Amino acid sequence: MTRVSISKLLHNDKCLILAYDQGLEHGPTDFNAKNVDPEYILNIAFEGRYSAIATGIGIAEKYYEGAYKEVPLIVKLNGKTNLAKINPISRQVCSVERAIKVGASAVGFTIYDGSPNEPTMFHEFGKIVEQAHDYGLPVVCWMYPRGPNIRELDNEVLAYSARIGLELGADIIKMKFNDDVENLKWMIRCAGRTKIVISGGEKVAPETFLNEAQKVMDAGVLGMAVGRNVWQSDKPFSVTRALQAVVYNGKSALEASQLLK
Ligand code: FBP
Repeated sequence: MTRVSISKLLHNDKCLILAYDQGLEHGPTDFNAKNVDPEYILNIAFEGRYSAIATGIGIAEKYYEGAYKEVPLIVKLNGKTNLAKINPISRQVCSVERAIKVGASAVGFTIYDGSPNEPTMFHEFGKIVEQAHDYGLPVVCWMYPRGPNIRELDNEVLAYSARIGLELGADIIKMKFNDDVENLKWMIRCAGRTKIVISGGEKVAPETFLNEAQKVMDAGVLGMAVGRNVWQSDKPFSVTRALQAVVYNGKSALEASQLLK
């Protein structure tokens, strides 16, 4: 069997995904009058030359058109709100075929490993990998350990999660960084030929964010998948340029910070 290629999602062999599924995952509380509009985000992705945009099917079907189609699309196939206070679970809400119809270059799926609902998500994910790979589409997995007995940022938990991504057939896994560079290197080893991109998280000062970007890129990850640190900024294109200097061009955070002005 030929291996599915992730090359469509790369720029300079690195990956920089603009994430915009927070409206479902967190609700509009993350938004202001500008970034509540999906067109505003698609324009950042397009003008900012992101190597991919990740969003849900509803936004993809209604807004992914015209020049925006030049940005490779990752359609999230599952999702949940934070309204239901239940054990972590995210079920499939969109098929691989529906994602393909809208022009997806890859599909995405969240797994909360360690949750009592882990078996359901593993089962759905297995089917999705099989279907997506049959169509030649890579699968990006948001690998988020979570549940009543899980310490989400423990070194061992993160390394285990990275390995799960490989074992279940993900092509790219999107993971959180706990600021331990040596452990991140171990996670990369555990993930083998499955590549890691690091999540952005809540908005912080851009210089802080660039430092984190430099740390994770130096450790050897494939790239980053960021949302709020870009589109909650007053200067999303300056942050984008600086971030790309680190992710695409291997610049230091200090050099890149010159581009913030
Ligand atoms: P941010 O860069 O805004 O943190 O987005 C990354 C992301 O993974 C989103 O794709 C997703 O909506 C969100 O974080 C989920 O985060 P959590 O489940 O930890 O609240």
